[in-house]
Parts: sequence; C-alpha cells; structure tokens
Amino acid sequence: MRRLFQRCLGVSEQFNRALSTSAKASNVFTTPLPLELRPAAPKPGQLSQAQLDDFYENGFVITPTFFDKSELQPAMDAVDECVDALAEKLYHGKKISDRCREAGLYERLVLLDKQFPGAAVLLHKLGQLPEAFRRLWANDRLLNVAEQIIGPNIAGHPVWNLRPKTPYNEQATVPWHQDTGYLEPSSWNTMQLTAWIPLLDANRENGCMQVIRGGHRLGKTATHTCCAGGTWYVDLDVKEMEKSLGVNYEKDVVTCEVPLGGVLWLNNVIPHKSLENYSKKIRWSLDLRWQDPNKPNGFWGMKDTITMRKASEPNYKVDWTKFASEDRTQIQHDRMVEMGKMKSEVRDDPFDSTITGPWMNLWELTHHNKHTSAFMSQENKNEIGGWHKA
Ligand SMILES: O=C(O)CCC(=O)C(=O)O
Ligand SMILES: [Fe+2]
Repeated sequence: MRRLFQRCLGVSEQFNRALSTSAKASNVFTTPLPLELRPAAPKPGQLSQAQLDDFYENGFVITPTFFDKSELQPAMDAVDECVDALAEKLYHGKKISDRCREAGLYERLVLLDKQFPGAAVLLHKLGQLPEAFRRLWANDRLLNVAEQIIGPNIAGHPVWNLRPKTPYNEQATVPWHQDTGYLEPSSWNTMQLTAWIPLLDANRENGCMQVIRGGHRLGKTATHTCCAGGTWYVDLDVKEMEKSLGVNYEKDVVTCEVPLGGVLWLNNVIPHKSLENYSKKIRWSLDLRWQDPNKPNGFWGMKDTITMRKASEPNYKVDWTKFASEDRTQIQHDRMVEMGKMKSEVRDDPFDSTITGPWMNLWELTHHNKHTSAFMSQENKNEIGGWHKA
C-alpha cells in the first residue's frame, strides 16, 4: 500500500518537473536539431529539406515509397510465423478446432479470432521481437532518417507494436491519443520518432491513420482519460484537444493513406488515431520508435532503450541479447502484479486477452471494461476512484 502511494507521488513529482522543464526548454517538436548534430553528408533514405520542414511544421510526414516491397517481405513472413505459432497454441490449448492453415496472411487471424475471440489481442500482446522485425528496426535507411531528427546517438524505444487490425474489431481501433499519454511525464519532452509501417496499402476503408496537423506545436501533452470503449487504450477527447493543444479539429484532421512500402513518420505528441477497418482483410502494421539514448524513455523503468547508433563508434553493431530476452508484455504484467493491480492468475493465463499497463494509473479511469477490471485487483477496486490523476 505504502509502495503504491509512493509510486503515485513519484509520478506527480515527475509531472511537475516535466511541466517546469517544458516551460523553459525550446520546443523539441518544432525545432530542428542544430546543424552540427545532423549528418554532414547526405545519406540514403534521408528526408528532403521540404519533408523535414513538413515534419516540424505539421508534426508528421508521409514518405510513400520508402521501401522496396521486397524489403518488407521478411517482416511479412515473420508475421505469418507468429500467426502460425498462435494457431498451434490455440489448437493445442483446445481453444480452436481448425488451424486454418490454408488461409493467407491477410485472412487467417480473422478465422482464428472467430473461433476464439481475443486471438488478435493475443497476437498484439506479442512481447518478443522476431529477428526480421529487429532487422527492419535497425534498417540503415530508417536510422538515417532518425539521425536527421534525433542526432548521431540513436536508440530503439521499448514500445514497438505489431498491429493485427482485424476487420470490425473495436479492440484494434485506436482512439485519439498522443503517444506520450502512455508514458511517464519525465519523457514528455523527449523527441521520440515513430515510423508507422503498413504491411499492405493502408487506406480509409481498412483503417489507416488520422492525425491532427499541428497538434504538436505547443509541445504539450493534453489530459487523456482511460479506457476507450471496450479497449485498454487511453483516449483524448476532441474538445480537450482543441482547448489544450490549440487545434481546430475540423480544419486540422488529416487522413493518412499510406501505400505498402511507405512510412508515416510521427513525433510523440502529435494526436493520432486509426479508423475502423471495414474491409475484409487484416490491416497489419508495425510501429517502431527511436530516441536519444541519453534522454528519459518514460517506460516506467520497465525496460531500457536499445542502442542502434553511437556517434563515437561509426561501425557500431546492435547487440540485441538483453533487449530481445526481455518480453515487454510479460514485464508490464509482472509490474501490474507487483503493484497489486493485477491478479497473478490473470497474468499467468496464456489465453488471457486483457491488456493492462501503468498508463491506467496515470489518467482518470472514466470508463470500465474487462481490461480495467483486470487492472484493478479486487482489493483495490474501491480505492482506485480516489487515485491521483497525473
Ligand atoms: O496502427 C494503429 O492503429 C495505431 C498506431 C499508433 O497509435 C501508433 O503507432 O502510435
Ligand atoms: Fe500511437
């Protein structure tokens, strides 16, 4: 109990510190890196000056032809393998009777999810990084862009996602949020760059992303609530967004269709969401993040960043040993159990399709569902309403 209280205090202290530093610091989301920190000579894949200007002006930019499709094939094969492993697990756990081995990448998980609702969430919970995702994340051309925005020291952020956005699935429809809304306030002033990479042509029909142009300009994180609908996601109300971030929803909302091979680049305070998937196919995507390893990552002390480039070692090779051995979801749920916020039986059930995390402790829980119930162990249920809101 005492520890829980101390953790609470820790978060609000950090919040105040983040507020006072953000008042002083220049806005990292609108100010390009000093020239001396940017690569001196052009490197493959880099954004043009106009694209960089867009990124700082609008908070996002789309590079529609970043990858040759064949470069994404290993990641797609790895997704196929993940789905296959999940099908085997469900089958041997007697949760499904048909492994649907004949179905392809864009359909199979739908068929599994029909037999065992929650299968897609189980895949979303994947905490370990297949080799092909590691290679993609440390792709030289992606890192060359990161170097333009973050500088010569670059680390992968522990929050990466493979999103199995199955059709008509509320659990896969991410509401308005800023990515900072999931992280500790100590990191709200760190530039974290996201590459959102679809594994098919992402469009309005299958649930591409929307962003609020210019929502990053004040460099602020608005007040979110938790959790949206039947999901574990934090939620940013449009009125609150307009009031706190100085945007005009109708004017500033942008739908970001991204073809296969393209990348949507985002900073961590730009409000974004994904549309519903009304198509017949799964809208697979990956989101990968980078930041300066010397700045706070905000991941609640649960996992470090992974160094990918070092200014002092031009030939530095990424050492994945530690990072790859740490299952992010497992660590997150262990922390919840440790905090008395999740029952160990829930954590240890291999077929449990709830997701909980420390962000549920950061914002007011205005809406309850199976994810928030998993978060609140019985004995804390009454107490939670009185908890701090950072
Ligand atoms: O892919 C989605 O549906 C949401 C992605 C997202 O919120 C992110 O990449 O930060
Ligand atoms: Fe996000």
